[in-house]
Amino acid sequence: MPIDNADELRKAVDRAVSSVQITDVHTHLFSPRFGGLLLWGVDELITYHYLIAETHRWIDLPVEDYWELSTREQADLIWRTLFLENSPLAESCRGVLTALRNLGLDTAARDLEGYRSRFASLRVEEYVDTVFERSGVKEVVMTNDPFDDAEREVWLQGPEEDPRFRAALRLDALLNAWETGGAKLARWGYGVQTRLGGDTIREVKRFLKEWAERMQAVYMAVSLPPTFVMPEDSPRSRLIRECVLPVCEELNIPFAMMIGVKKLVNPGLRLAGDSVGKASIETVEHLCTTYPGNKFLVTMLSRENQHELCVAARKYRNLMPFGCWWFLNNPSLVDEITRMRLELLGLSFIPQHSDARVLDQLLYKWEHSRRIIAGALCDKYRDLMATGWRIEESEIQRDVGKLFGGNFWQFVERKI
Ligand code: HDL
Ligand code: ZN
Repeated sequence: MPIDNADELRKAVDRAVSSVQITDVHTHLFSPRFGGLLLWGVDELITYHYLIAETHRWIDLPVEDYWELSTREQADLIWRTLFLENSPLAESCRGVLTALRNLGLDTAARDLEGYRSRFASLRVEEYVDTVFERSGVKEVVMTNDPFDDAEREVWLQGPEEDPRFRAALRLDALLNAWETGGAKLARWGYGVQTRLGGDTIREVKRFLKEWAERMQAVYMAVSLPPTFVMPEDSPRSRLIRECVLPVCEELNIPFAMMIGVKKLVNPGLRLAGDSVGKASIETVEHLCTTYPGNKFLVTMLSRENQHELCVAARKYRNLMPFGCWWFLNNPSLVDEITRMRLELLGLSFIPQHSDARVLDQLLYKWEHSRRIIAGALCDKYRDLMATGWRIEESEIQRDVGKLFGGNFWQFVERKI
């Protein structure tokens, strides 16, 4: 039965968006077999680096002294500063409270000790089940770094068995720090040379294939600075051109470029010390034009890059924009960017990823994003109905399924 009016439309969109099982295409989560690499619990939620940056705007404690505190002491300081001495209006703080509420905890009580005792009794394996069920996330793509010693040891024991955790081969340590990354490859027995001579290109390709297969990686990824340009006479450019793109094409997996991060503008803040800069859309266009057999997942960190990324995506079917990344993952910007994408790309994009670093964040990042995306979708369907077009609820469910996972898997699997 076609939908007759705005009220029915709103309900149909809300039903579809609230029930869709999500593929979260970029996270920093790990399955429990990775041990301490999987962060979870209220103290990890509160000490998420977003809140660390916001806390240091208020306190006089030297950042070196802050890092001497235990995680619990850091959480106490953040809780006092951002939640008690100031109303927790920022998205990062609201998120903590949404997650706690979704676990049935009384946020009105403001009882951090009480919240802690709730988590003390949990087993991580059961808690993973709880969070996936309550957040409506079907599967997450991890960020997997073979250059991280702890993580590499786990992968060398065997593949990931939990289908909810898919792998992405992350290449920052290779592409953005070739000196040290290449030296590690040499130590691991790959015949590479710092100046990329000899068998280096062939050996880097061997490394990429071995690890993509070991991880069963659904894509390869790298974060890149605003200054990233190609073509360029640099190790990064050569490694992308002669190693990453040929291996991604051979394996038929996308190359994900996350562009616009200025690393450690404030090094003392560590993970919280990165910033943003406007990047070159011409480089994205150059790569999509020059490598038509490759598939590019692209997210850009600067708000100023969003419109031109949408326009570029209109030109290249091998370019898939994804997510409202990091400093863009705020309701006002998710709304603006999603409406822009719907108007310029229809349904042919991936609206969001969580970027979750702490398991519990799936309980808020997706609730917040579902609501915003549903609102934008509803307005667009209402505009459609105003033309006299009739829409079925089953078509809304079809469309929503594409946005929250279908487009991703179709892009990963299609032969461009
Ligand atoms: O490079 C990335 O994948 C970024 O998402 C960084 O990890 C960043 O610190 C982050 O967590 N942003 O949300
Ligand atoms: Zn990330």
